[in-house]
Parts: sequence; structure tokens; C-alpha cells
Amino acid sequence: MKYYHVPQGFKWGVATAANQVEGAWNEDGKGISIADCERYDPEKARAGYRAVNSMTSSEIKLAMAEKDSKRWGKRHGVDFYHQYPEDIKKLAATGINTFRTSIAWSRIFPNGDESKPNEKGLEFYDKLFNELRKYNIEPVVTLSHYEMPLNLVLNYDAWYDLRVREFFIKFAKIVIDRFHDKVKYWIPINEIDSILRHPFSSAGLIRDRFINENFEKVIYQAMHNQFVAAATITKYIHETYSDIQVGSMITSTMIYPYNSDPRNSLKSVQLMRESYNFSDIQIRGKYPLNLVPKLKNLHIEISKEDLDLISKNTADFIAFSYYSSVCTAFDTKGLKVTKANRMEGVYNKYLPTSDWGWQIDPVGLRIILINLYDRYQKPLFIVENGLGAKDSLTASGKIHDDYRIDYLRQHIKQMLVSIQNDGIELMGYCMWGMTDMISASTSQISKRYGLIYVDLDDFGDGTYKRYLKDSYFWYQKLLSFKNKISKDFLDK
Ligand code: BGP
Repeated sequence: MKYYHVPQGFKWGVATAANQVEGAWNEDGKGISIADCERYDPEKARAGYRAVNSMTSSEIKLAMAEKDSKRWGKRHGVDFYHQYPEDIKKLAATGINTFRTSIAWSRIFPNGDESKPNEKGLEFYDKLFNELRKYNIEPVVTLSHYEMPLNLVLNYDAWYDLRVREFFIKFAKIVIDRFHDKVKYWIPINEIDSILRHPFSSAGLIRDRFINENFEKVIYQAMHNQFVAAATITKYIHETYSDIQVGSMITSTMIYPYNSDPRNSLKSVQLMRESYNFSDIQIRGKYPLNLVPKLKNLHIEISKEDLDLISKNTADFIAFSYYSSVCTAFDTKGLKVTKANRMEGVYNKYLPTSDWGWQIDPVGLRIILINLYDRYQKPLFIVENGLGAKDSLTASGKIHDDYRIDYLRQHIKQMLVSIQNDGIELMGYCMWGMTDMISASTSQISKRYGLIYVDLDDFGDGTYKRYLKDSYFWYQKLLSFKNKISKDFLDK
């Protein structure tokens, strides 16, 4: 066979999130969000991921006192708020037909608790979705992607608070009603499992605000509130708009046993199950039995109505991010450690490692596709996959990112082999990202993911000028093959 076949109607795209690219943090009525309080701190970054996995009230105070945006990456992003027409034009020229982004809650409800939405915020997304439609690009939209109005953290109890859950549902219904004819794919919550790893960016939870409570209980209660909100939104969409689909979205990091010791295999199954628990709830419609004792011990408030709502309003597809893999062992003492998406694991000697210590594993993507499809028999959607790397701009304005091309080539090849041989159903593939953007975990731009380079450094210095990387031209060539991709192009 000379070709890899791509299913009809396959969604080829790029992905981003509002808080990592838009900037304009205080323009046109936008309120301050939790992401606006996150900043690159070289020392903390060296020490690990603590900087955004959790935050303290005093760090928030400090952030609020600082009115400048330069040192706060997520405040200025890459100025997508102003430059989106040119960015989308460039991206459309690659041949993409899909664009995943999120709507910033704090642009629509600056404090989260207003009675009426901010019209200027809605107008921005109107223009953005019109621009995408102009090029026949399908938007896929996330409603909660590591961004919420800060007021809901400081004057309410963030996602632990039932009032906040209702504010989110209200925000969701307003944007769904406004954009229902332009957006046909919605994801209520990005990486819904991530609340366990980073309760601050996923749910606005700050440990020192709950000193009289068991913080684990707070996290699990907030998790339940997110499931109820997602099910309510799914119900609303299914009852109101027959042509719109809703996705569950989880983080997929492949976790292998360190060796064939059965105790290590058991550990890997247990850890993988921790993230599958989240899609189980949204796809199968009930809490898996392995989670029930924990919810009982923590006295999580779950009503009969909640359970009924979750069971009757399941998602239509399973979206997931995939970047890398780790190993695990029942006893990790003395084993070399490796990093992954805001977690750590045991180093895998068979795999190369990225500039940020994540191990590159295209076959792991194929295993995840098989696992998820065998588990649910529902359409899958890869909504994030990419390489964060240091890039350099040459004097003549070029970026020779052959390492990124290699990463994309190998992952896309495994994906197409899986479609062909493993009997999986896959809706699409969105590479992360589009232009370079501010990293979710470290708030750096130097951890570059884009097809398009942005002239900016980790401290906010630069011209914001765009340059097309070699990977941009590679992706364009890939998409020019349409439904038959030449083997030579992907095999190398
Ligand atoms: C995912 C998030 C994204 C993103 C990506 C890469 O978990 O959904 O927002 O940024 O990971 O992570 P990072 O930016 O920390 O390298």
C-alpha cells in the first residue's frame, strides 16, 4: 500500500485556549481571571511545577497589586485578541478545517456574578467565529479552560460553591444560545480530571482559603460540581439543538509498568484508571465503583437528582490531550524520575525526552486510542498533541524546527495506522497549538508549541511579530494530500 487513508470528513486542525493567547486582559470590559495571576518565575520553574499547580492567597494579592501586564504572560498572551484575523488567515492557508479554542468566562461575565453578560465580550467571539467560518473552519469550543473570574475565587468558594456552579451554567447557556449556529462542537470542561492534579487552575481552589476543611474533600466536592454542571449543559444542548455535539475531555498520559513485575503492571492499571474514571462518568453516566468508597468517606454531597442528571446526559464523543508517557512501579525508590503533563513518573529508557523533560512516545498515542475505544465504543477526538520546545529564529526569519516535524509526523502516522488497523473511530486531530502561546504550567512562551513563531520572550519583551516555522509548511503539505497521505511522506 502506498497511502495512509484518512476518513471522510476528518477534522484536521489546531488547538489553543483563550487565556494562553488572547491577551487584552483588561480591555473591553474583561474582568481579572485566575490566569491573569499566573506568572513565569524562573526559580519556581526550576523547582518543578508548583507555580501553577497551586497558589496561595498572598500570591494572588501580589498579582492583583501589579497593574502591569508585561511580566504576566497570560495577561498579554500573544495578542491574539487584536491579531486574530491575520493569524487565522495564515492558519487557513495550511488547509485546516477545524480550530479548537475556548471562550474566556471573564470576558463574558467579568466578575462571574453579574446579571447581564458583557456585550463587548460576546462581540469578540462573534467576530472570531465569523472569521473562522469565512474560511470554512469549524470551531470546537471549550467553556472552561483554566480560566475563571477571580471574583468567584475571592468572594465565593470557587468550584466548591454551588452558586459558582450555577453562574457557570448561566454563562454556558448564554454563549451556546448566542453561537449555536456557528459552533457545533462544545467541550464543557478541559481535562476534567486535572482538578486532582492542579485544583487552582482547574477550579480556582486555594488551599489556605479552606484551612478549617479537609482540602481533599473540597477538591472532590468541586469535582462533583463540575460533573453536574457538564451534565446540565449537555442536557440543555441535547434538548435545544439537535445538530450540536458535546464532548467529554480528559488528559491522557500513557503510564507503563516499569518492568514485567506484576505489581508494577497493577500499579499502571490503577493509575490509568484514575483518569479513565472521569470519562467513565461522562460517557457511562455513573461513578465507577472504585471511586464510590472515597466519595463516601469524604462525605461528598451527591443527591439522587445529581446522579439521575449525570446518568441521563452523557457526552457524544471523547476528546483527549496526549503529549507523552511515563512508567510507574509499586516501589519507585531509587528509580530515575521523568516529567509529564503536570505530573511525574519513572523514566523510560526506550524513549527520547523533550527540552522540558517530557518523554516522546508516538506508540503510546496508539495504545491510548485502542484503550479508549475498547472502553467506550464512542467516537474519539485528539484535541491536543504537540511538542513544547526551544526554537530559534535565524537572521533571515526562519525557524528550522525539524524536531517538531518529527514529533508530529510520528504521532500522526501512529494515529493513521490505528485508524486503519485497530478498528477505532476517530473524529479528528488538532495539534497544539497554532501560534506559540503562553505555557499553561510554567507561563513561559519559550516553551514553544506553535506552527507560527511569535517574537516574544518569557519576560514580555519582543515585537509580537509572526514568522512561519518549517513545521507550518510541513503541516500544509500534509493537509494537501487530503484523504490519501503518501507513505513516503510519513514513513521517512
Ligand atoms: C494541556 C492543557 C493546555 C496546554 C498543554 C501543554 O494540559 O490543556 O492548556 O498548555 O497541556 O502544557 P504546557 O503549556 O504546560 O506545556
